[in-house]
Amino acid sequence: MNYQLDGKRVWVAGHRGMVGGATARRLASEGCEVITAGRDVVDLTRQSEVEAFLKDARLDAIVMAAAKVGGILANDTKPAEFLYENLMIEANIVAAAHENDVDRFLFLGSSCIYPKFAPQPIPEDALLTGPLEATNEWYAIAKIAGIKLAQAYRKQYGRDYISAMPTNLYGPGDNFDLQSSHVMPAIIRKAHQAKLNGDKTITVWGTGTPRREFLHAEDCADALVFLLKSYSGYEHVNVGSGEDVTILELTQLVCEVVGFEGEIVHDLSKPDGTPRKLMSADRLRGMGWAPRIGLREGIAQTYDWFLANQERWQ
Ligand code: GFB
Repeated sequence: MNYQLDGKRVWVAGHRGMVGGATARRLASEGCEVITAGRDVVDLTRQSEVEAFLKDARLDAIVMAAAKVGGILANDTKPAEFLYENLMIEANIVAAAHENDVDRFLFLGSSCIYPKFAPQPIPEDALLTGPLEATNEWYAIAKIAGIKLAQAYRKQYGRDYISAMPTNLYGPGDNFDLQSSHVMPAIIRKAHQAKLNGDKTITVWGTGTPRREFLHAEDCADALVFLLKSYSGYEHVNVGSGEDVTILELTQLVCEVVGFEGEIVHDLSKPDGTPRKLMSADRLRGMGWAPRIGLREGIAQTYDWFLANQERWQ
């Protein structure tokens, strides 16, 4: 597969999000015309608005980075929003892409699609082999439906629609709201605040023992462009760093980078979530792609971005 992006019209759905933003920036060096549209232009949960937008947009390809996303607590407490909004967004876009003859569609899922107790590192074919993790089953079901939509349009209509499954992502443009964020921005913000306050402790949710794999959003964007150009197939592809750490190890590393030297304490009223979700990186590595940004370097860069943008969360 060698899909030429040069001269193509490529819509990044969700360009205001962390991954969508990084993907739009990464695509800018590919010679294609990057199309973006905010919620004021098209509400992706509204079928008629999506249909009208795609009818006029004359697209060649779509990167589907638009989604209702959040960390463990948001997923656990807003199941209806996570299931409904994600189902609507992806169904509206896939159907309208087919209707308007869009050649390429890249769907973004999540590593939480895999069973709670999947073998580690998790191979792509572990999908639908066991029960999901309860804190995020709603989001996971919506993302599994998205993979199946891409496969169904390939099977029934011969559409070249593909799916990528990114691991836990972080980087500039992340959400640092402590109630709805993922762990990385939460810990960066908490460590920074504790340092400023001169606090003796920082509180992390759960036991600190769950293991998570982290990938910088810019590495993810690079992998997505790589797949858009070079992958065509029915099966989804994992996008990860191939390495994981415990939440405690992550917290220690963030504290080092931020310069907070106090003690780490645990809020055991908060959930741990799945014990481990390290994805197998073999398929993507086998195609010739590898990440470039190490965890410490990525955290430092993200902390710098937070320092420059922190008024957004005050
Ligand atoms: O990143 P996170 O919210 O999501 O949490 P998941 C990862 C781990 O970090 C959990 C712990 O064990 C949390 O309990 N943690 C510790 C914290 N302190 C904090 C904190 O201050 N904030 C947060 N948020 N976590 C999400 C899914 O799961 O991952 C989504 O819910 C999606 O559906 C996403 O798949 C990538 O990795 O547990």
